[in-house]
Amino acid sequence: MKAIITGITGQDGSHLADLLLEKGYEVVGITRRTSTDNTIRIKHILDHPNFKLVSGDITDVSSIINVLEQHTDDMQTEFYNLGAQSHVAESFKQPGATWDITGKGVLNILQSIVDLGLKHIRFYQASSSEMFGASFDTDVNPNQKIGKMERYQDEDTKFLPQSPYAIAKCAAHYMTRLFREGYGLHASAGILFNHEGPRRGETFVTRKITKWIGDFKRWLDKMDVRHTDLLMRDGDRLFASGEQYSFPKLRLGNLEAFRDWGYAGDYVEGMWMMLQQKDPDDYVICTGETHTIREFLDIAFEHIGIKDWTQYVVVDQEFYRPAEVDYLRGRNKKARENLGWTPKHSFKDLVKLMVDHDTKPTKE
Ligand code: NDP
Ligand code: GDR
Repeated sequence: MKAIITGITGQDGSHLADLLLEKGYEVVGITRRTSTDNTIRIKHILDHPNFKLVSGDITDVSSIINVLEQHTDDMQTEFYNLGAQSHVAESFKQPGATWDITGKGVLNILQSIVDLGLKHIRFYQASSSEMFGASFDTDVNPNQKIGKMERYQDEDTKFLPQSPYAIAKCAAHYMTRLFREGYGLHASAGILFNHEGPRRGETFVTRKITKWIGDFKRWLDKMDVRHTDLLMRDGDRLFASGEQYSFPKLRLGNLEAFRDWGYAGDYVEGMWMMLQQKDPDDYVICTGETHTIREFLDIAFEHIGIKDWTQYVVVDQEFYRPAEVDYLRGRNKKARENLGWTPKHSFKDLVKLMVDHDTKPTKE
């Protein structure tokens, strides 16, 4: 089996490549030119005999055509489109680039597949819970006797996108459905809720928190501060002793948003499972639990022995967005029943896994 992956240098691309190589696939990863090395997440597989890195950019149709012509044959080929400008806040600052990559990039790939007559390719699109935006459905929680109404999103929830990123993802999602229904392509879209882990980019909120905790712990060790009670706290900084030994507090935006956070390694299995089905379809992949950023902070700081994290965090308007997605909690019934997929890591495990990784003296 062969798989082509865009976004190979990203969090999910690296986990998916690990999974497929383990399954004996030949993996071709598409990477665009960058001025500095961006292969840190795939360093461990660069010399794998079944792995190949090729040059391409999903905004450049001819580069995609070249890759498809050179790396597809009659062998069953799976194409995973994980490439995107994936940062929601950044999409407000670079809406045009986000549209070209995250939205139109998908059309470039799908149209090339059809034009080249490669309709035997099975295609996966990385859709997102951000597409739900301000939208949710409500239902009575069957596990609660008092019949409290609960908010959730699943495959039937309407989309009400709240960012240029989410709008581009909606366009890509509908394009995937069109090519499935219009051209008979085996094209599936995974509507994945937030998934994290040690390979998460350092500007997404979970990793930003655990990375700060790691740096803070190493600074405490260097300053030989045995107990955080010995620290002085003033304005934006923490002081070990005297002005010269200070460390900046963690600056975050909106702490009240709810997210359904899972572990990235579990979620790439869902992607693969979708492409093994006889018929293509769309699936929500999530844990079904939701937590605020405050709750993430509670567990992360408690894991290093700090009960009151408010002394270490500054809320900064800079990290607020023009429009927010307040509440995400998915329902994974379809994925559980049709794919046999279930998440393996709990929220607590995930937070601890990330803190443990980032507080290690030497990092991956
Ligand atoms: P990352 O931001 O970690 O990775 C994005 C990848 O896309 C990088 O490899 C990046 O390459 C690549 N890329 C960016 N622009 C282009 C381009 N023009 N041509 C080709 N490749 C490009 O994202 P994740 O791994 O977290 O997410 C993977 C996919 O899943 C994305 O599409 C994301 O939007 C989507 N998604 C992610 C979720 C999550 O919680 N992680 C949830 C739902 C959907 P480079 O290294 O050069 O920047
Ligand atoms: P999200 O992830 O926007 O859900 O998109 P992110 O971690 O960026 O934000 C989650 C929530 O945390 C709040 N927040 C902050 N966010 C960031 N990045 N930095 C901060 O300092 C900060 N403070 C508070 C945000 O406002 C938001 O409410 C991710 C991406 O991976 C998308 O590509 C993917 O599609 C969705 O998850 C599902």
